[in-house]
Amino acid sequence: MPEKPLFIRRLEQNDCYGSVVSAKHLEELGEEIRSLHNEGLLDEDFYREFEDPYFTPTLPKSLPNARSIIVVAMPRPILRTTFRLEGHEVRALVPPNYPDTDKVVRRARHELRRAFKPRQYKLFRAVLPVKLLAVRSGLAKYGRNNITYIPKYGSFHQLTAFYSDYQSPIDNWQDKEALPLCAKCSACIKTCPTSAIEKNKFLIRAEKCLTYLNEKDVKHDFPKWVDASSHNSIIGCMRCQRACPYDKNVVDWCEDRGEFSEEETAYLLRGRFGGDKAAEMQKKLKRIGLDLSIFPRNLKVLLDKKRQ
Ligand code: B12
Ligand code: SF4
Ligand code: SF4
Repeated sequence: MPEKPLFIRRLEQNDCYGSVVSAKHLEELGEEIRSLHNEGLLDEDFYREFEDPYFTPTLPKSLPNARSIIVVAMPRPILRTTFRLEGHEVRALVPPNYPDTDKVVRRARHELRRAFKPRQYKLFRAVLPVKLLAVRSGLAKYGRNNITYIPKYGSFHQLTAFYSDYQSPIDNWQDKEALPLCAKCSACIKTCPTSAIEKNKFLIRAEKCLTYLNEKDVKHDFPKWVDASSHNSIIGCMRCQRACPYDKNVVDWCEDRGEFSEEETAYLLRGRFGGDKAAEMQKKLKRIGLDLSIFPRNLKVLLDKKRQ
């Protein structure tokens, strides 16, 4: 295994994890996903929603001669927020990756700049299929749940990619690898509430994933086949990560943030948002990685479940 470049070792000293591949692999990244679509393995609606720019990446006009693509994984905890209703406190989870996303990207850039010092390289945010990049660059491995895992922090990380004029002495491009335990384990398959993870196919049925359904705005109600007991987070879903042995050391890593009074909870449950009150609430929700578009639907199903 080639020695890691100095900037990667410096990142690690600051609890950030990174890898680098040559920019010549850009087309392969998009092509791999597009070929899944061409083989009929990706649901049409799902593919249409995400196709551009994730799956048809191009180098930025301001850096047409980029030398490398750098991917950074920043460890992230779950957030727990509190809603108050009828004298009860109801705690709801916000999975890692929803709150502070822009802040995390800024920190990734900052840490890279620090790690490259005294050299200065250009860093342009790259909108790419970052899980595939992380695995192809050797930074992470795929779980059967199609989420990526890094040592120490498991799946609790946010991935960000950058195009750079940095010329890496090594190109880490490699075959995709799954976590070793996936060969014998099926905990995520068993716990998935919507059967999005299938036994005989590695690629998940993304269009069935609860996250796909509850990230949509409230114009889209949950399909009838979604069992009411499936809901476990105010957005997204933590079931397959919570069940995974590779997350056992981080699964309780949780930060409490945000409280909603009886009046605010009732407001969120009423729907029909507008005016100053909505703007104020939007600001409050943003601090925990949410927005009004998923209310009242997502809160209602969580509270209904707690009442059962
Ligand atoms: C579209 C999308 C979704 C969709 C589809 C998810 C999916 N699996 O594709 C929906 C809305 C469902 C979703 C859900 C979630 N997402 Co999302 N999502 C994305 C997005 C925008 C693109 C992902 C993508 O490229 N999908 C396309 C499919 C084809 O890619 P894939 O899953 O990597 O497929 C590969 C594997 O199947 C593998 N494979 C296939 N066969 C085989 C065989 C073997 C042996 C091996 C080893 C591999 C292998 O190869 C395929 C690629 O060729 C990224 C952001 C980004 N810029 O990349 C975030 C991103 C992937 N999401 C993220 C997160 C956190 C989630 C959730 C966990 C959120 C939550 N807690 O609720 C869930 C997890 C659902 C799941 N089990 O995958 C994080 C992932 C971080 C991590 N640790 O992995 C990302 C990277 C956002 C970020 N910046 O951090 N997401
Ligand atoms: S729960 Fe088991 S099968 Fe699923 S990703 Fe984790 S180790 Fe792999
Ligand atoms: S996030 Fe939830 S619904 Fe999606 S694959 Fe994992 S367990 Fe299944």
